[in-house]
Amino acid sequence: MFHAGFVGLIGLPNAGKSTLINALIGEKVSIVTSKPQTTRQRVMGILNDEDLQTVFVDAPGYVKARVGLNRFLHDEYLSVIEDSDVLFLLLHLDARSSEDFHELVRVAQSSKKPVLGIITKTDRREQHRICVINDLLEKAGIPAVQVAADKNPKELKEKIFPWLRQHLPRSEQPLFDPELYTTQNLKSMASEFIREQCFEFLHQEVPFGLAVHIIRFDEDQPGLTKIHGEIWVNRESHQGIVIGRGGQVLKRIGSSARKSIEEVLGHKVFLDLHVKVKKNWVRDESVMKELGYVVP
Ligand SMILES: Nc1nc2c(ncn2[C@@H]2O[C@H](COP(=O)(O)OP(=O)(O)OP(=O)(O)O)[C@@H](O)[C@H]2O)c(=O)[nH]1
Ligand SMILES: [Mg+2]
Repeated sequence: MFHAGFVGLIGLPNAGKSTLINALIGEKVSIVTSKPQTTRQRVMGILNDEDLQTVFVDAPGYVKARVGLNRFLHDEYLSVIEDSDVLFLLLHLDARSSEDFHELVRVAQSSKKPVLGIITKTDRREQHRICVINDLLEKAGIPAVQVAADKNPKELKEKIFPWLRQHLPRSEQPLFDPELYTTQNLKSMASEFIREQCFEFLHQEVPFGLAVHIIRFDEDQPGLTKIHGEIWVNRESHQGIVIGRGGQVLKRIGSSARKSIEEVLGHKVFLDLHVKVKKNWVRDESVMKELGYVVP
């Protein structure tokens, strides 16, 4: 019997959700950075096996604030829970405190969906926390596995697939074309890869108030994709920071992003980036809509 369904990955920001999806799929589906609140919109990674199609849905981490962009992140997080058949609840060993884990467990339980607890980053020093997290999950009646996302994908799959086979709904056929590994189009992937490099090269509040808008994605010429993108910053003072002295920072962002886009496309990319001030866009519903930061 064939099974297929959606697995929502939930956790705090920085729990390792996107890293785990990429490791399972074996492709870069979702961007990863060392900073929290990297993932904004849900991203799907599809894994096909003979008897199973698993659609992993990466979600923003749980945030407490409910204003502007944070409100979108929270709504998107809840909406992924709602739209999933089963949930992976990721609890990471290096979390600043485990206080918010209780809230995550509460929301997961109230969804009434099957939940698998995944303790992540078990290669980290904070091993003593495993007992506390295990205890919390056990009291909530949530089964748990422990992972380190740098382990080989085969090992990761062996830990979670027996549970998935038991809990994903039966299905006559796959939900998506088994040739696909993500539902994202190349244009949104490019935009995310640029944003990833912004997180890499920028610090403090700058990357959090920044968005990438692709103006042109031109594939007319075989073997060359021309991309024109705008980096929207939240404050005037951020424009100069993103550009850097003599344009050096923007150049580095562009060059690294171009390489990762070329890797996915398998051919040359021309990437032209400009920085634009969209004052206080993180609180502006209409700009967020333009960026796709709305839950339907
Ligand atoms: N040591 C270690 N680091 C990890 C592991 N998994 C993820 N990380 C690191 O943790 C950081 C956050 O990983 P992400 O995958 O972006 O986390 P996320 O849960 O998607 O975060 P948001 O999108 O912000 O909610 C990155 O620096 C990863 O390299 C792991 O198993 N071990
Ligand atoms: Mg993420």
